[in-house]
Amino acid sequence: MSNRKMITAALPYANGPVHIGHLAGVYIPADVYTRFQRRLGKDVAFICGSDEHGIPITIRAKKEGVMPQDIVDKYHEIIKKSFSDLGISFDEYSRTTSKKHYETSQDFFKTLYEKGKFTEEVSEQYFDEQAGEFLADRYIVGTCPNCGNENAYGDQCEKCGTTLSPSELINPKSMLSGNVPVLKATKNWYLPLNEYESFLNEWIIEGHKDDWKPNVYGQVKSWLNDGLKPRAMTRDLNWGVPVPLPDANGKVLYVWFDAPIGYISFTKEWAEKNGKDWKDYWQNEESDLVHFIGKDNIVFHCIIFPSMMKAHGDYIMPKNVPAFEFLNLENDKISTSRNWAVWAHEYVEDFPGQQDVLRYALLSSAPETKDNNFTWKDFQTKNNSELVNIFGNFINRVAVLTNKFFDGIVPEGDINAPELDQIKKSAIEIKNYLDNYEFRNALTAFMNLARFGNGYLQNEEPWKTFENDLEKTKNTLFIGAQIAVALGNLSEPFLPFTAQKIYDIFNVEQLDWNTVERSKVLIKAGHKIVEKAPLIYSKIEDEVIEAQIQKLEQTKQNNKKTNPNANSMKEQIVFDDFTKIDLRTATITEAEKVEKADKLLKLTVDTGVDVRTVVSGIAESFTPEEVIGKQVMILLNLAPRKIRGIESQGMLLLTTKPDGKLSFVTPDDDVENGIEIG
Ligand code: B3M
Ligand code: ZN
Repeated sequence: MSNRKMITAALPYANGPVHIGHLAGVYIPADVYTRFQRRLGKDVAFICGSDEHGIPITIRAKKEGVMPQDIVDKYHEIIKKSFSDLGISFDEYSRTTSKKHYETSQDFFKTLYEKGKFTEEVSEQYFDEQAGEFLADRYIVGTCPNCGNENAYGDQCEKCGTTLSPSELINPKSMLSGNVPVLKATKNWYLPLNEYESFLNEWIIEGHKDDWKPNVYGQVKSWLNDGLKPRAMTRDLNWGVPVPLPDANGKVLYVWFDAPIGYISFTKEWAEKNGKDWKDYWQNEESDLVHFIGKDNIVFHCIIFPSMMKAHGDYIMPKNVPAFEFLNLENDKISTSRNWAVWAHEYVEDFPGQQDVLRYALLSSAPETKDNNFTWKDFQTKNNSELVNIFGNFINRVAVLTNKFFDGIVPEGDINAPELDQIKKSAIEIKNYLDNYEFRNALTAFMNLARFGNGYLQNEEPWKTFENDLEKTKNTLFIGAQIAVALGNLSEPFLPFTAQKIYDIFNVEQLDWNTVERSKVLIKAGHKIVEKAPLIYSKIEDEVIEAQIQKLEQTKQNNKKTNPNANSMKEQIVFDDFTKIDLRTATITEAEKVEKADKLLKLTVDTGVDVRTVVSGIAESFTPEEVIGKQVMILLNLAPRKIRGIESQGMLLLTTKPDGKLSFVTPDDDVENGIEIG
């Protein structure tokens, strides 16, 4: 087995904070694996960073009415801090807007270009003439051909869930200007993935049948069975890494071209700072490349990125791509837009000093082979019944009794006691599971050692034997101390904060994994431990859990209130835009039908500023008599326009009732005319 490990974790999009789904399905398992490899003495690089390009970023920026750079600056910091707070021990956490990444991804592209690995294809893409931009599928809205939703996107209708292409939309409109987009020819560079099929078949389908996870292997196989097509590696967008070719004006690298190269760029950044050679990790068969990802990223890491690396020629292929399924929250799909999530940064705030409890809870329900579920009740039980009652209780009793009976000095005991064999057994068991990416089993094996220790103390009852059998008591606490220090050492990949606490309590240094596995004595007789040992875990009360459940309940209520039929929000405006709008209270003083127009009424409106004429399409909802005297709200400074030969000066605010009839938006109480609204 190789001595070098190049470990990556999927680059999170910097368009929002990370939640427990991300943590359970990528970052915590990746961190456990990495910490374990370090303890085996491997030469490890654990690399990640923010994915700062792509449509998710620009969409978020549009929504918040800011520039993409503002979005990525904000979320990069939040994400980075969450990871560090939770003990995710990246060697490098960088970002794809870094200079090194621009260079690296452009060089990579140029190499492929110069080697003739791309094909050039001209295709017709929607273009917004007013904005002067090609439109990503997400930037085109129109009517869904399937359900009639008028706000379907060019890639998907969010109401009925149908996958769409922009050409299928009825009445497509650009989200940038609201105009009808036109089709325009554009040239892009494609990687002919079909040419890599036989390589992929041989490498994965034949070569990794037995060692890759079935979910990953199965997905790759089905992609290959369906046959691969050339895929564009450049895009007509204005946010991304510029394509480094003279005739690529305004085009950028496809985000799934540049993002995985981020792993390489960030390794370079790390290597430079640490006197290493990045090529040892990426271009040397001695290195094991392992990608930790979620299941939605399988095709990119098993097909597209390997094909890119193959085309380049200098890179090694991943040894494994352990992809996880998804984690649900309280039996419902985690969703950023519905705010149905436990956010990492909020957890850290709500549960200070309890990072390991989350790590433990998420590892024990890691969605390894199928989707899994997180509930707050379960979280509480795991803490109170497992961490506090078993693991914490054992460590605490060993420390307290050693102080009470032996002044904090580890007593003499039988170094050949059969109980000590359990340590070795557990260390090997955990190792075998982690080598196989079986994190839940590894965690269970670890907890079984804590259970064993706790049961041992319970049986030996040193608090009783102290009265009449000092030798036995010494032996019990000697063995107890060995198991406690072993637990500290074996917990470190899973629960690094706890491990440190145990080292401090027993006044020991961390050992490497093989030492724990081989030596029976991990803490010698005569060693002084700390006098007042703090508790490593504390009980989580019902109120604390109730508060979290309430928080989710509130989210549910908020979501319920939102109308599923409501159109999605229009593009955000800034306050200055709003102040341009002159809304006033007014009263309708006269009303009559407009000849030969069933829908229109001609109204005379006293606006407080003047008396003016407004033509309004309300005749099917009101008779003229009904509206005379009504107090209404008017958009006063709307440019006049002629309707059926009558100049209409302004617009009245109306809404639609469930029966389709219109109703006026009116002030709650009688107010004077001409009062500004805002
Ligand atoms: N940014 C996608 C995701 O969060 C993504 C991964 C990139 S890994 C190179 O699904
Ligand atoms: Zn639809």
